[in-house]
Amino acid sequence: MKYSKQLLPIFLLLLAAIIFNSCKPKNAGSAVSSDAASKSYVAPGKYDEFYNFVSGGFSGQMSVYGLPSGRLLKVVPIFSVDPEKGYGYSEETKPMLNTSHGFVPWDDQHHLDLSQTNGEIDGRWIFANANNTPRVARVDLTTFRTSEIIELPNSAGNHSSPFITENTEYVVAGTRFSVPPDDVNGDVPINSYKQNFKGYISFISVGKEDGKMDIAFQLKCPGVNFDLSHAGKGKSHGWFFFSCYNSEQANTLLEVNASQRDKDFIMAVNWKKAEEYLKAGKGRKQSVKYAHNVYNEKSHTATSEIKTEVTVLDVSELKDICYMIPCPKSPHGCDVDPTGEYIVGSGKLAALIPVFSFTKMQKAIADKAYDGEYEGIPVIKYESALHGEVKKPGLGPLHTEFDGRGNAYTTFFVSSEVVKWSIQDLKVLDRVPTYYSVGHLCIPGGDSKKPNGKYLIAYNKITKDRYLPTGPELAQSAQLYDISGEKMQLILDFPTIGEPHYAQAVAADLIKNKSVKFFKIEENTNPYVSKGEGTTKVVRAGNKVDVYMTCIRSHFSPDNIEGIRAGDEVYFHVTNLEQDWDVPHGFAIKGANTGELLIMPGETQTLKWIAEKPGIFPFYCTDFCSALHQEMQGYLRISPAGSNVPLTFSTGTNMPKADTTKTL
Ligand code: K7E
Ligand code: CUA
Repeated sequence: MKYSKQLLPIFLLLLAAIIFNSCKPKNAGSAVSSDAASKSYVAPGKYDEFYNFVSGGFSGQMSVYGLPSGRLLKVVPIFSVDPEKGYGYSEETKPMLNTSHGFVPWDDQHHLDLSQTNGEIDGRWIFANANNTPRVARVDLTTFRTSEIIELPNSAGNHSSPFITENTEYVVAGTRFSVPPDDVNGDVPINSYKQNFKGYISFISVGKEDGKMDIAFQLKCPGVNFDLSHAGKGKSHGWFFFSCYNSEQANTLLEVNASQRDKDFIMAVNWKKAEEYLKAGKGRKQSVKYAHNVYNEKSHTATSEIKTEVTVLDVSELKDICYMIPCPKSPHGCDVDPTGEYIVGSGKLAALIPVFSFTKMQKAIADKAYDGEYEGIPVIKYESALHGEVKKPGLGPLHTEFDGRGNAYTTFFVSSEVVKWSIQDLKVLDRVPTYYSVGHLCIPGGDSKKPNGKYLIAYNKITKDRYLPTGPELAQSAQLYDISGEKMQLILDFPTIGEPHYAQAVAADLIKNKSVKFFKIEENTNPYVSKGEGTTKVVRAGNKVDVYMTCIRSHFSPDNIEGIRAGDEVYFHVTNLEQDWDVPHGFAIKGANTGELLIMPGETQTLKWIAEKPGIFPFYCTDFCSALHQEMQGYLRISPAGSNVPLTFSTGTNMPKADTTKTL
């Protein structure tokens, strides 16, 4: 009967989940009253007040919404190919998705974090994590495009990522799965977890001016599952906090075996101390392989480099980097309040929310108020670090954000609600239902020193009875609440793309005036650029053919190409000559087994196409660019391999001269 005893708490939770899901919160139908809805109305011609950047989960992308309208403004491809934009399909963008495993066209994107200066959002970049093949990306908020992706060695399931320090000194990435390090033979029995599996945390430095990422060092930590993290700020600047579960170090049936202990941990990391050790030469070089991919906005081309070394600090040897704080029970979210004093852990299976005090934690370390060690790391006494517990807040706490007025807001997955509570006295102040099973939530600047506590957005997993049925899978959704008053008020529902996890929001003013409108053609350094129609050409080298092509409203140059032979490898290097805002041209050719090109003004992009068999192959512009967009087209003729049809190209004239004596 041991087994069922272990399962009992889970059964109880499941039971609660079923009960809560089947008894709908009251007034579900009228929860968005028309009065409330007017608060989210943004009249035609008016801008939204906030940008909302929402993770795309298993879509691998990030979507950008306006708030309070909930209007979808853009989907930014990061870790998954996007045929709409040619991302991962054009020759220039393919290297962005290179990894030590080769080209990886997909990932699972959970968390986003905006860059900060002095603990405030600065509107320069947003960072994104990839869980499956561990990577961190930086998206440039002047172009809304992915600028850089760095892979993480010694990692798997990069989940507690990409959280940043208050001056964006580092982006941090902790591994979810502990695994044997990359430089040892990983061919070990899975049940040797306790001996052979380790959890690595990467500290990625970020260039102050250019944002360039580099793995500054990694911490080699005990084999557990790192789940989420947040940096200290203000008084706790220099520290980082990670929730971890599976302190049981189970390697099978984790839903039971990783829920054994009454408490897991929040691991506090003194990264300033780690920097000191690094300076003192205490790091060990480890040979590894990871890709570092950078997109250059002048050549409009990505390059990928495989790096082979990383510096590792072992926290079981270098004693005063890490401390464990016991945290009930399988903690998930790990959030730090705007003052940096309070650290909130959210035990998914706990019936309370523990709030830790940074000051008390420091005192506990000074007094050595320890409860032994965990894998060589001191365990601070629970009570010594505890500010207090929020009692009976709800079921299944996941994530917490802050409004800057002393209040915290926590999501409850199982009881489908957001609960507002006071950080100082830990009293529950308000609760509102979500529809249903909320995961993350977001308040603009809600994890910074200066939240803008006007709105709160809840990101829900389940929308049964909220949206029209769409076959076996229903949309996920976001719900917008006005939190400016004492009571939270639901004002809008809108569907999201993929599965939303963490999201960030920021005042539009910080970003909108910096938007790039087009790329200057004179600064284009792509090796295949054509800066005017006069320089377009078609060049053969063996069976490789380079087409230097331009486009401008409303034609391609050249638009007639002959002398291509079956089996040729043709590269269309298309330069958009426009120097005006929002005039992309598209390029597609029949039979191309890739995505289209969507070429921004001033940019060059390349599509690879294999000439398959003799015939005429039309190409055209895919983006409705002018009244004569539908005229924006051309023809390419393929002759048999070995044919002596001369290579010619033209626009507006017939080359070679039309031979009217021949018909089919
Ligand atoms: Cu809670 Cu992956 Cu941040 Cu989703 S995680 S909800
Ligand atoms: Cu260019 Cu349509």
